[in-house]
Amino acid sequence: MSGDQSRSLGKGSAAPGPVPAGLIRLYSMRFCPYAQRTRLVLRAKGISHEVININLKNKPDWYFEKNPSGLVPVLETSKGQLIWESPITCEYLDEAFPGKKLTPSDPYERACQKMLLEDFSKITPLLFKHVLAVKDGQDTTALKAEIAEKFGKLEEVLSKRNTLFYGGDSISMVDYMIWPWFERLEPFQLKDSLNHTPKLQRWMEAMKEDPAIKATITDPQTYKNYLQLYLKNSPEACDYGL
Ligand SMILES: N[C@@H](CCC(=O)N[C@@H](CS)C(=O)NCC(=O)O)C(=O)O
Repeated sequence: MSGDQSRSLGKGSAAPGPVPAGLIRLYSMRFCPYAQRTRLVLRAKGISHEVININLKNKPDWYFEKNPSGLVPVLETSKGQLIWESPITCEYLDEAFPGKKLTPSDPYERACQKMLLEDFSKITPLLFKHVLAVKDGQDTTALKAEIAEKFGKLEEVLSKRNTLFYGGDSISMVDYMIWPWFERLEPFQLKDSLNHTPKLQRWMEAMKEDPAIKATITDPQTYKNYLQLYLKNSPEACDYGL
């Protein structure tokens, strides 16, 4: 029950015991972009961890003791400490564990990454709105134009910095924070929103070479099939393909 690709625990399941010493536990869901942020940081830093997937369409009662909001991701330490909200889980991992630091040490660079993340958090609802609009057979022309305009702003950031990644010439925290939604553009039917952003396209290609990304990527067709089940509120959605 402790791999990235393990079946999810649902209502009626037994609550897992304490986290073994020397490990950190992630409560996750295989297709969740927020939990993927945490999975990316765990992998990038080589942190020993276990994963417990939660059936978000049929949540176990005990899960609300881990996070009162019932959302994933949540980290649990061997001391029983609980940490939720994806950017906070990632910052915690970067601070609490040795190895490659993903967050820049320069305060201004750190502020830039946080500002970018704040701007990006206004894009994610638009992407999901597009998924729902497509499902409902609505005309998405205006929404697509709005999304393309926002991606244009992200392109400008790369142009101004003149670097391959958002924090410089190697991957840093903000790249991992925004990646999961770019990975999903094809199943969201939004791939063409990047037609006029060559630097973002180049960033995506470079991101795909990263070992942490390679280890957590889901192929578009699998994600599409999951999404169909998720939108139907199917309790099978979270375990699609297992
Ligand atoms: N702001 C949260 C969002 C997490 C989130 O929305 N997770 C979704 C799965 S992708 C979830 O747990 N959904 C369950 C629900 O809505 O009840 C974060 O950044 O961690």
